[in-house]
Amino acid sequence: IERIDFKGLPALRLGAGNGASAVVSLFGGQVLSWTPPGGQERLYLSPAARFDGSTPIRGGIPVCFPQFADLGPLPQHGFARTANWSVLNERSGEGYALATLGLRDDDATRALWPHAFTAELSVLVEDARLDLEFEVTNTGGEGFDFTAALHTYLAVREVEETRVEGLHGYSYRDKADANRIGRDSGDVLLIEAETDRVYHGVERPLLLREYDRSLGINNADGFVDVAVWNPWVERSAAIADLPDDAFRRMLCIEAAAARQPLQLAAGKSWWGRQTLVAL
Ligand code: TA6
Repeated sequence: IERIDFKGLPALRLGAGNGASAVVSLFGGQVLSWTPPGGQERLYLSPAARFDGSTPIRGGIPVCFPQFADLGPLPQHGFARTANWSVLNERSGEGYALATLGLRDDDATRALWPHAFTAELSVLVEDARLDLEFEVTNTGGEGFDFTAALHTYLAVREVEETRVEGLHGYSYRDKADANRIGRDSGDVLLIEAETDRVYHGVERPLLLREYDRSLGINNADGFVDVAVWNPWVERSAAIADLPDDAFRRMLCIEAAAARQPLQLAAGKSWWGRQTLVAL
């Protein structure tokens, strides 16, 4: 595990051998790159992303905490993605590398959200697997509520030729359609228009299939919901730090706890996990 400078920001590079590696930025506690053995990048990082600390980094795996999207009074997706995290632990061995980053409340977070907490993000690269574990502890004297997500931007070769399997039968709230509740009937989700959904209570592992490669996505622990986002033509053009054709190359499949806020009593912890496996 090396400390590197990634476009001017301090970051860790986790190398696990055979070309398997990840880059994690301390700004945002954000994974910016992941390559399984063979060295093919599997996360989308916008070529127009800004790294000056003034805005969240567009791409990789932003941590949304303590609020997902606009589901509350905080800035969109909370403050964790624009906070400076510290390195709590790093370890590597035969075929793996593991780093844990931490964030705790300070004057700036308490001004937005009056609670004492610690958050930890553990990032493990091992063979063809990227495993992210996000843990929140209430270190204060009273309970609090939060929503959260790992807002994973997956790199795809051509979004219209990408199939997402495993979401059939689950209901979802569709932000691209006035928050209507829908349900997929077909076996496969195809992305052919703006897509901005939160699927509820997803228990199955998902499969992202492309013509020459696939990715297994497992959110089984802690994160009960799955958000699927693609900005499509107009929103890509409207978002300053995304190129106009970005929607073709990315698909967000996010491990989320969004439908129901999580309630954390004083002294308690919660954790959730997302595991990606390159197939
Ligand atoms: O997870 C989907 C979402 O909440 C969308 O509604 C979309 O706005 C996206 O996240 C990106 O949000 P951002 O604040 O990073 O532009």
